[in-house]
Amino acid sequence: MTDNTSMTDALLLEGYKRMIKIRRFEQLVESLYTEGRIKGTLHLSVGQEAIGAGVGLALQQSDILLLSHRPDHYIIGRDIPFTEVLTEFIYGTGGQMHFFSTAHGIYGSYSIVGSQLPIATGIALANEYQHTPRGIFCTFGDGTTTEGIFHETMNLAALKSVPIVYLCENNQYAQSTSVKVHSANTALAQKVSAMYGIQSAKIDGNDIMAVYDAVSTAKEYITTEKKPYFIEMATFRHSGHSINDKDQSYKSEGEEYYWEQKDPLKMAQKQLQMRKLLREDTELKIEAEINKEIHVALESLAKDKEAYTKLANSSNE
Ligand SMILES: Cc1ncc(C[n+]2csc(CCOP(=O)(O)OP(=O)(O)O)c2C)c(N)n1
Repeated sequence: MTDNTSMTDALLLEGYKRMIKIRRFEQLVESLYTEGRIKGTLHLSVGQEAIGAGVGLALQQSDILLLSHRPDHYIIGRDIPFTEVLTEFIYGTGGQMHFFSTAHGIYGSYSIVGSQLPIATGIALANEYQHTPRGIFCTFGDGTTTEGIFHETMNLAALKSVPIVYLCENNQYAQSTSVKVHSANTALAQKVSAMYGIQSAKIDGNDIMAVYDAVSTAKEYITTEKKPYFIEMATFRHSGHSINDKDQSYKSEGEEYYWEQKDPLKMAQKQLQMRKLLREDTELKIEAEINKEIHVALESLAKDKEAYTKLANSSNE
């Protein structure tokens, strides 16, 4: 772990705060799900917080993100208020896997694996024709790189020189299938460069500095070169594939231990300590702020519940 990043002290502290926020948000949605308040299923991002926070900080307001079925770390990493997100998760018609917030530059999360790739690439192509100066970023997991739609999209993006950043989260598994089992060549970034001539980078996705720097470099590249860029971010999800994947027996104790040592929050704490930025009350202050946001969100959701109950009753009369 080195510190030759372009992240300032203020950004690193903000990044740490957002990472804690993501983890607390995931704990909150898990408990709301257990209480029966969130329907369907959930895909949580515990362990992948450095990616959500690093991307959120590297993007500008006008940049656009298209997300996979595992979107929470990017949504909270972009600092969208808990109230707005939970209102959609609980009362919305889309929920977690169809989350939209055009006001915050989220052009959807997508439940069909890989379906966000051609849509994001189309938006980036349209942007280019219309000379719209905004970056398009598309996220997906390692398993998605084995889908036909992934290869059709890479081919088109390279062929038409589409300025877009592909953010591949290699969290080692597609559901319960290891990347070593589902991919003939596990060097995902190298493979994309070799096959399609797309510029790529492989980074430590648990290191917020590495994520922030790589995404900033990629944004610069697509803006100046007008070509696609692919980033493979190595990480690990501590949570199950979905909320119902409790035992996770497909993971070995050894790999869980390895990634536990590389937990993104622990890594960020070390980085803050190296810069002497971590004070005794830093975490207390962050936690207090997050608890306040949770309180506001739960109060607002209770009011929404009254409104929804009234509406449901009146439509049944
Ligand atoms: C086209 C399609 N095939 C299969 C599924 C079922 N499915 C949902 S998530 C998932 C695994 C995706 O793995 P990856 O791309 O690595 O993302 P991760 O879950 O690790 O974030 C699968 C197979 C689906 N939703 N859509």
